[in-house]
Parts: sequence; structure tokens; C-alpha cells
Amino acid sequence: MHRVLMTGAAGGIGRALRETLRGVYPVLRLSDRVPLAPARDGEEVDVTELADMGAVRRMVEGVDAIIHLGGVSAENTWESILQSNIVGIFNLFEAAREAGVRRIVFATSNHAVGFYPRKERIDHRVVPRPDSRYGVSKAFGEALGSLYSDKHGIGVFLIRIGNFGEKPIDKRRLSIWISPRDLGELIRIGIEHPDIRYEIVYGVSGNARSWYDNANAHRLGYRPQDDSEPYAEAVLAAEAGAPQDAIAEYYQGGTFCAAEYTAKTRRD
Ligand code: 15L
Repeated sequence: MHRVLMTGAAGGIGRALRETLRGVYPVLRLSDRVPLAPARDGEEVDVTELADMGAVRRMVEGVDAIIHLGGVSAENTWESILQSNIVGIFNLFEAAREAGVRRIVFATSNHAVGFYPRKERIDHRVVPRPDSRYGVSKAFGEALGSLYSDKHGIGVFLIRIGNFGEKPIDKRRLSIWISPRDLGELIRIGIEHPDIRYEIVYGVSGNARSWYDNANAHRLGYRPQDDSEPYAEAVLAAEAGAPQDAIAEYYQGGTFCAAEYTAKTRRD
């Protein structure tokens, strides 16, 4: 892989990965809708609005692989999700097909499957159960990836990211946390593994409290170095006695499930 494009490079994950991936590929092209810090050796910077197909075509020109972090990264209005995460990801896959891009790593989310109960351990084969318009847009991206893999032979690697950060920030995140170095390793598997056609993995560290069976990631060589457990005591103590929402507590997606919730009975 000579030139690798990373979208969403101005976001939290993008800024961290810019450092992790520095020098790993001969050229790292960094893109976002907002201006980025100037290019250093081995970098190119670009400003692109994903909903603008002409701009997306220019963004993917000459690229071998894409790490797609761009778009809206939390619940939002339908109009905003529609432009950035539905039209935007369609533009990205279509422009990638036209340009002959061989590999796409897509940062999907735990919220594509957030309505699975916490008591259930899920793997990469479950059907989507989005917990928000945002989660629906991630499930749409996963489906689009399947189409472009089957029909056009693009290698598609989908990482259902839990929660990225230096450490887990609350009880829910003890189950879904991923450290910067573990996400860096997963991304590199997605770009560099020779046999990726269409794969879904969970973007979580080796957490003892995980809700996921991440066997597919392990099969592809993922060996997480971090576990949230050393942080558990402090995290749980900080949260003790705080008010809890029954729906948020029941489902994996937490507050994304509870927001705007109007069902009379809970679906297991
Ligand atoms: C996500 O998908 C979001 O991008 C991130 O901001 C967090 O909300 C995370 O999920 C989470 O579930 O903690």
C-alpha cells in the first residue's frame, strides 16, 4: 500500500492515528471537512466535504487504501446524518470503485448493534440492531461495504468501534473500551492483511468485561495489549450512587438506546 487516505483526520481518533501511522506507509493522505495541521514528511492534507461527490473524487485520486473515520460520530438530526453518513459514505465507496481503490477500512460503531441486551454476548454474525439514526447510518455503511465487496471485489474491513480513549471513562465503557495502540493494530490488520474480502470485527481492547465474542478479529491476527480491568475499581467507585436509567442500563448502546425511547415494553 503506497498511498493510504484517512478521512475524519481532525477528529479524536484521526488525530491519534495520524501519529500512530506516521511513516508506516510511504504517503498518508489526511482529509477532513475542516482544515488540518500542515503536512509533514510523508503526509498530504486535504479538505473535503463528503457530501460533495466532485470533492470526494479528487480526495481518493491515486489512493490504494482508505481508512474512513469521517462523518458524524454521534446521534444527530436526520438531515445531518443523511448528508455526512449516508450520502457521504455512498460517495466514498463509489469514488473508490471508480479510482480502483483496493481496500477500505470503515470505522463503524457499537451503535450499529446497540439494542442487543448487555446479558447477550454477540459476535460478528449478528444482524444489526441500531440504537439511533447514527447507528442506522453505520449499519447502512456496513451494507454498502458488503455490496462493494461482493460486486466490485473491494476488500472491506469493518471495525465496530466501542469507545476510544486513553482509558475507560465509565462502567459501560469498561465493556467496550479500546486503547489507541489496540485500535492502531486493528487498523493495520484491516489495511495490510492479505486476505480481506469482507470482515466485521469489534474495535475493543481485550476487556475482561467485554460483551463481544471477537473471535473474528483474533482469527485475523488481532492480539490486544490492553484490558479495562485495572481501571474498574476507580471507575465503579466514581459512579457509585449515580442515578441510572433502566433502558440505558439494559442495552449495550446505553444512553443512545434511552434517548427518544417511547416503546411501552422492552424487546429482548
Ligand atoms: C460511538 O460510536 C461514538 O463515535 C463515540 O463518540 C462514543 O459515543 C462511542 O460510540 C460510545 O458508545 O461510547
